[in-house]
Amino acid sequence: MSAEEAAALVKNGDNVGFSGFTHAGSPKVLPGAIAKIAEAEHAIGNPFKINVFTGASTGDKLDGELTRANAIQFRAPYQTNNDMRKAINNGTICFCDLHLSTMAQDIRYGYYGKIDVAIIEACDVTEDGEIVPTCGVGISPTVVRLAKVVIVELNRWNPKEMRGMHDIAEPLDPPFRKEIPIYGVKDRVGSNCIKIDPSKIIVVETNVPNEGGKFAPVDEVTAKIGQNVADFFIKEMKEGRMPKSFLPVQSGVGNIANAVLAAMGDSKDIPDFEVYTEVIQDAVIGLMKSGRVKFASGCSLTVSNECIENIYKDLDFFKDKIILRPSEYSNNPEVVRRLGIIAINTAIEADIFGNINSTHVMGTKMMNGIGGSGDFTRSAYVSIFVTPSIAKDGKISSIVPMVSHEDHSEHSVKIIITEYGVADLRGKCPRERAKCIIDNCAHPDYRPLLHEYLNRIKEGNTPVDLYNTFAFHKAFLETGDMHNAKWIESDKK
Ligand code: 0RQ
Repeated sequence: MSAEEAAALVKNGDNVGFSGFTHAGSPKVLPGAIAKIAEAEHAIGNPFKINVFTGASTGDKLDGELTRANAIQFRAPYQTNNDMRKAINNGTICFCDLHLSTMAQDIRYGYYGKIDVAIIEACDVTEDGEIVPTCGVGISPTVVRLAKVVIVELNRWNPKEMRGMHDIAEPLDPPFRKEIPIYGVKDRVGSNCIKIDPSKIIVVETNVPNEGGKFAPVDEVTAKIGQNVADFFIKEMKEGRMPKSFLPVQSGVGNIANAVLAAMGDSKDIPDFEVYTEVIQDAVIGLMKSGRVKFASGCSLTVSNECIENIYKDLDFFKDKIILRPSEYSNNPEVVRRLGIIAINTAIEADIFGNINSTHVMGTKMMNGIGGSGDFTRSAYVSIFVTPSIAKDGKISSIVPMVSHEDHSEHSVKIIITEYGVADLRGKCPRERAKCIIDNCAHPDYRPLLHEYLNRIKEGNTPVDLYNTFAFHKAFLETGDMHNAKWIESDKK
């Protein structure tokens, strides 16, 4: 079918499950065709909005085009698109921020109703219903099985020789769920394609490049954070808390995560390592080429176009070093706990007790979503959060008295690292944690204010001054600078 004919199968109010995880593997033509239908319907006064379910964020051709056409009612579980972010924050799109490992099972459990249509990017599809995904798997096995109609975007830009890179499986639901037999990063538990009844497949042929952007060059601050992470690992190995053979690494998305991995690769004192993560970024591919990363299991190849083109040119080299799994497996807490994953994720802000805000600016504005950070953090061997100590030219301190939104609690967070140093929170009570975070991680300009806050409360296990928990945020909202934080005194004498 043409994209226009296939898009006409999607109706107002439909639950639509899309392939992909980040821009990698997300459909690139059907969403635009649906957006055009929505615009035409709106022009004649008819409602047209769909509910969008994916593995994670997608590319602009999906989240961007549908948002700009005002064609999305509901969105889960994660996004990174500028226009969508605005629509979420002005209330136009209802956004449900979820742990990525739970998206597929929540759909199976029936929390969102039935999936009407699945739209899947593939590098190959066969007469007997075998679909081979491209660079990202996400929730594809589940939505493809449950949907009444499956539209396959057969994107010829991706070589069908990718077959063999994926490990496709779907667990049974409770009370029949069994253990996931992944005992090492390289273990496979499924098949190399998604297999369904061919009678519900519609194929739309395309040839559209990936939407992979570039990573920012490593700057002084991100380089220092990366170095601090590498130094922390070296110390851990020396002091016997980390096996000499090292453990598999998960790292989040973005420039900081990319820089951290690059610094780990550069360190001669860190042995060659494996990666068990959700997004495999450029740095991992570079380290694979140099032999520092031996194997990578993930849900997607979220790399620049230059990088993916090099992978495609050299598929024989990469195919036995990379596995792409559904998000339910790449991010599975059971596997994370068993393998002893080192989890490294980025915080928007951390408080002096170790609680982390990964999602909301000033407590209200959604940035991206929790993504997989919670899947890994809670079950990790050691959970690390990295962040620059300040944002917005120093007007914002990333270390605050109390986070304005909480995604990861002090009970799950073991280590915080900024460009100034490492706060090791293991075995420390809240007062000790607070001193440790202020003295090692906060920007020196903010340390006196944070100590003042801490010293206001003499009693209790966790010294929280409820009158002033958000004094930093209030100062920013009122004066544009957290340095102007002022304390309110209690009337109680
Ligand atoms: O703003 O874009 O206007 O310059 O936040 O910050 O420092 O460039 O860092 O790109 O790595 O993103 C947490 C958002 C960090 C990301 C977050 C502003 C800052 C800048 C971006 P500008 P940086 P990154 C894998 C795991 C949650 C999900 C997750 C994220 C912008 O890493 O979404 O980890 N993580 N998932 O200026 C106000 C603060 C701020 C702030 C930073 N305290 N207040 N603004 N910024 N700190 C993902 C998947 O699961 C697929």
